[in-house]
Order: sequence, then structure tokens, then C-alpha cells
Amino acid sequence: RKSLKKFFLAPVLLMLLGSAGKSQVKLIPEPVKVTEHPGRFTLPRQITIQAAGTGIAPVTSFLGQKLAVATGYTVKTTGKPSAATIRLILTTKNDPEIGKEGYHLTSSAAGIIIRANQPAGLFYGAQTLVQLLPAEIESHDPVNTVRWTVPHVSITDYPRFEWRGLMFDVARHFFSVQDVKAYIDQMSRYKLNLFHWHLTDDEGWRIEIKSLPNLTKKGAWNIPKVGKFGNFAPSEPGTPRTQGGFYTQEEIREVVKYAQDRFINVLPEVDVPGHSLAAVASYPEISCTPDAVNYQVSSGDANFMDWKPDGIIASIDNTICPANEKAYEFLDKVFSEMAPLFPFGYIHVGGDECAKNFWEKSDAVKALMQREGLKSMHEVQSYFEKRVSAIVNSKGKKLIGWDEILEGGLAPGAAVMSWRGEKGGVEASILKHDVVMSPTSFGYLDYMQGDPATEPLIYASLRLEKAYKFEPVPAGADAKYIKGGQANLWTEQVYNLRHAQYMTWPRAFALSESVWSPKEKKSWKSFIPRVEQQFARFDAAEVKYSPAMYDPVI
Ligand code: TNX
Repeated sequence: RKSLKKFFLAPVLLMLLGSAGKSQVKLIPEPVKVTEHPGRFTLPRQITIQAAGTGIAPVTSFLGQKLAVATGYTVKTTGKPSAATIRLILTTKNDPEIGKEGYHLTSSAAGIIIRANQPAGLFYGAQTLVQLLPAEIESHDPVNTVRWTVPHVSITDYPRFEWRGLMFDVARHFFSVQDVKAYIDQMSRYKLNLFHWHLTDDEGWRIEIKSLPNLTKKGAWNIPKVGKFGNFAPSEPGTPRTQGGFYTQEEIREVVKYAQDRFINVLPEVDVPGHSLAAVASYPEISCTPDAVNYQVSSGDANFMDWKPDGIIASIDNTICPANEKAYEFLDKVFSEMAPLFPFGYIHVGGDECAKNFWEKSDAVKALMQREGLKSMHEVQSYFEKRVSAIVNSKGKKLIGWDEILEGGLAPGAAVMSWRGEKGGVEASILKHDVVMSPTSFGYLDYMQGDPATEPLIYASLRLEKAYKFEPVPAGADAKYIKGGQANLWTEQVYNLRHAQYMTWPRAFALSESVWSPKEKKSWKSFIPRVEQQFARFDAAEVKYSPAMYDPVI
């Protein structure tokens, strides 16, 4: 009899094991610790959120709205713990395990409890809770065909890096305040916390500077052209003669507040001294080149720049002149008005891809080199960066720039964003400068991700699997100075928000996991089904993504 019992029990045990092995919990980014328990908690028709403590209003309002819209249930906040469905609790004694941004979440028959040291942690706990609910929670209308349940689970979670960024280029193509907010909201859902806003480039200047009105009168508008890579504005019937736009300072404040409510810092970028045609066309006196008075803002820097092994050659001088005091007066005005709009401690000043062939021809630059004892064009750019750094510092901010700012010597205290691979970041970290890793090889969202026939015509590709291999601390770096990582969406060939979403997701899921999850918890095999689960959420939310995960490698 005994052996018979064993015989019958074996399949039952296997089944139980099987179901325990099949996780109910599919999250991005993967949390630090997840323990699943049998059973599910069902949301009642009258949901109550217990919330007390300063700074948690944005969390209650995010969660309350999300739940109310999709479930159609009533959601109330309460001070009484015993009556609450969801309890958001700020610890009274600091819990060192979870730090500034971490949280503990438990779901049981008694309800949901999220505990954190700070409101940011409660926000991330709330995001996890939303992902634990059925995909329809993302719907914009009430759905009454699903059971609103959450698996019983205990989660402890906190980020690996403090800088978890996404860059959005609104200069190559303009995106409205509403688009920018939608982009920010989406990134906050995956625990990213830094929005890098690329506000100026050759093709447009996007931020109102009241003391420099031409920047937005002239500099914000360009005439669409089809460019070298087949890119830039499509010349379909109805394409406007000029395209562009800008944000008023009022609108900038509105976006910054919107981001703050999602625990996201906004890093503004003004890209100088290269990539500055829009500024130069608006104020030709900041240039080294007399002909700048005839310049028009034009779509397509790739149309007039040539990348040679020993530097970039431009046929239009799209640079600000390092030997011209007017350039520094200009930047002083720009940063004076920008600094109070952005509470974040850094201002990004670009520094990338500066064509120096017009500097070589300039008598003013030659005189500067003599006076300052500068021996190369790299040293000239370094001189410029140091002066810009002093201006930025005088407004109470620190400077961050693309890795070209390393060439010819870094300004004291400057942070480096490493994009031309990881070398610059490694070098800067050894020099004890803060670094954000953002290499093209893992984080360039403008690159193709699938079949070239359906992707923007661009010179490079970045498959999801490669993006998932992003490791922010490369060999040889001093890890202490690596603040985190980010991915960048350049928009030469990205025309609208849906397109921006398509380029961003799912590759930004890979980013999110590289900067949030413990290194040893990353797994491509477990990632794929979790990505697919997110796709169902995007469908419910009507947010676009690229399904190009399995195509043969290009
Ligand atoms: C390089 S990355 C640039 C951008 C382009 C991008 C296109 C960087 C700092 N500069 O201006 O949009 O390549 O992939």
C-alpha cells in the first residue's frame, strides 16, 4: 500500500512543484528579492489607500488614478490603517537595506503594504504593484472582464545605480509638452529617474531665453530637407515649409514639475561649442566666421559634416567661437536663465562632435592659442570647456559633457558622459571624475533594432539582446565614480511620439534592468517572457513598441 501511495503522489508533487516553478510574478526591472506565496489578493470595489507623511501625495495620486481609471472602482485615501486596502508607509527609523529609493512590498490576504524610507521608494513600490496587476490595469477606460488580483508575494527591492537615465532629442524634431510628458511618464514606470532633455542642436533651439529672443524667433525653426542617410523630415504632401517649435519657460517649469512628481530629475542640455548652428544663425556674433550672418537654420547636420579619422570637417561653421568674448557673454545669459528652471545639480553642455576646421582658419583662435599657450585644437576646446564650466558653476551648477570634453584636459569637477564607447568613461573614473555610461554600442536608441526594411535608414544596429548586455561598470573603471547609465534617443529620423516609443521600447527595458537590478539577477532567458508580458501592458495603454526580438541577426 505504501509504495502505491508513493506512486500516486509523485505526479501530484511534480504538478505542485511545476506550478511553484512557474512564477506568477513577471516584473521589469527584476527586483532584488521576490518570495512568492500561494494565493492571490483581490481588490475590493471600494479601494482605500492609507497614506500619511510628507512628500507622498504624488504617489497616492499616481496609484489612485491608475486603479480608479482601469477598474472603475472607487478609490479613497484614508488615515486609518485597519481599513486600508493598500498601505503606503514611510519608515520612522531608517531601514539601511533599502536605502533612499528602495521599498518592501507584501501582498497577502490582509491587503497590500508598501514600506520605504522615502517617498521615491513608495513610488517604485507602487510601480511594482501596478505590474503585479493584470495588463488591463493600463487601460484608459474601465475594464469589467478581468479579476483584479495580485499574487501573494514579498518583495525587497532597491536600485543598483543612482543615475538611471534616458535622453530625448527634441532638437532634431520638435516634440510637444504633451509628448514629452508622455515619454517621461512611460520611463518612470520602469524605475528610470533621470530625463536628459537635449534642448538644442543644429536643427533647432528649443528653450525660451528671454534676453536672447532670436533663439526662439529664428533658431527654433528650420526648412525641412532630406539628408544624407535618407533622413530628416519626410517630404510628403502637406509637409510644412518650416518645422520646429520651442518651450516657454512656463512650459519648462510645468515639465520639470511633472517629472518631479514621478521622482525624475531633469538634466537640460545645451549642446556647445559644436552642433550649434541654430544658435549661430540666431546670433552670428558668437561665431568665428564672418559669413555666419548669412546662415539659416537647417535640418540635417549630417548634410554639412564629414567624419574624418583626425576630426570632423564641416562645410558650414556650426560652432561657437572659443576666442570670442561675445560667445561667453551669450552663454552667461543662457545659463543665468536656465539654472533656476532646473532644480537638478547638473547642466549638460554637450561638447561632442565639434568640427574645428573653421577654428583652424580663424585669426582670433590663432591669437588665443598664442596668448594662452594652447598647442592643439583639443586644447582649444578644453580652454572653452573650462570657461563654460566656470560660468555653469557661477550659477550654482556642475558641468557634465560628452566624452570629448576629456580631450585636452577636463575642467575641475566636470562629470563625463561616455558615448564613444566605454574608454572615455573608464579614463575619467580613474581621474576621479563622476561618470555616466552611455555607449553607442549598448544604448543608442536611434539605431535599427530589427529588419532593415522596416527600420530607419541608419548606419548601425542595436539588437535588444545586445542592449541587454549593457554593463555600466566596464573592466578597468573605478566603480566608485560610475554613477550609472543611460540610453539616448536621437531623433534625426524620429518624427513623432509613436515613432519615439517604437525606438525606445523594449530596448529601454534592457537599460532599466542594467541600471536597477543586481548584476547577478540579469538573465536574457527570463527577460524575454517578461518583455512579452510588458507588451500586453503597452497594448492596453496604447503605447507603441518594437516587437523585433527574434528576427535573424542583421
Ligand atoms: C552622435 S552621441 C551624436 C548625435 C547624433 C548621433 C546619431 C552624440 C553625443 N552625438 O548628434 O544624433 O550620433 O546616432
